[in-house]
Amino acid sequence: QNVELSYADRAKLPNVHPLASKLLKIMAEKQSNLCVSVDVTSSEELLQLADTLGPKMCVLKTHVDILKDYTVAFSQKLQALAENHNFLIFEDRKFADIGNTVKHQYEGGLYQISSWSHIVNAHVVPGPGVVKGLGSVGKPLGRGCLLIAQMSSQGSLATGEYTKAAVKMAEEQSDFVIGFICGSKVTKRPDFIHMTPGVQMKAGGDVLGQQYTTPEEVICNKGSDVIIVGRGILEAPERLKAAEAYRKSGWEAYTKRLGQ
Ligand code: 5FU
Repeated sequence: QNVELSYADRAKLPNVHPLASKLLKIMAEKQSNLCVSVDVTSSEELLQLADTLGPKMCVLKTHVDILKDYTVAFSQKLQALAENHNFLIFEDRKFADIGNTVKHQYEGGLYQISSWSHIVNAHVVPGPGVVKGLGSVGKPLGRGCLLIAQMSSQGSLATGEYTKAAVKMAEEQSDFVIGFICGSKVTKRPDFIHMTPGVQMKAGGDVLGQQYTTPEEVICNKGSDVIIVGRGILEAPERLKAAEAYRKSGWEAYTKRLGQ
């Protein structure tokens, strides 16, 4: 039988990436495996959410290109809130091009993502060059990358051999890749972090193919580490109460998995 390591134990593993270690420590300290996906279109609203929900989350996930009013000042304020509330920023950019192009998309353009986002993610469809390109920018800055091994949407093609190829790619570049976007645990290596979107208190979906699983199912049965929640919190009548409910549910599922 496999001994299930705690987040705190995994933070201390000899081969763990420093950013993964930092995240695991934050999770243990804040008793939170909740990543809030703040999919709003106003930077003011995003900052307010980061401030009020900050204490509940280990990671704040952005889609910076849906903001109608992005400024450099916004990214600086978000970084300050991440410091104050002790969470990491994850820009869900899903890079998917050749290494040379993603390098520019990550470092440059309007958003200069590498300057403010601790974590980014990438599709593995281009092959290992996408990770090499991102790593050439991110590694010197101490950033980390998640590979998309599976998706939550109906009919996703990221299954089977594709998922396995994503795991292999991560293992081969674990000086930059810190884990996966996935529906369930894809590797036994405890230094990789599994993050799962498509989470709500009630299983179901939306009209555009999103599929939801519960925090309990994701953490306890599927063996993932972090729940990613957007509309489950954003569309709740009281967002702070909802964030606390997801934090608690995710944390209880984790302690149950540990057998405590
Ligand atoms: F990679 C993925 C995926 O497979 N499914 C997702 O839903 C990313 N996501 C993101 O998580 C998506 O772009 C949203 O930002 C978020 C889920 O939001 P929801 O409101 O909880 O459905």
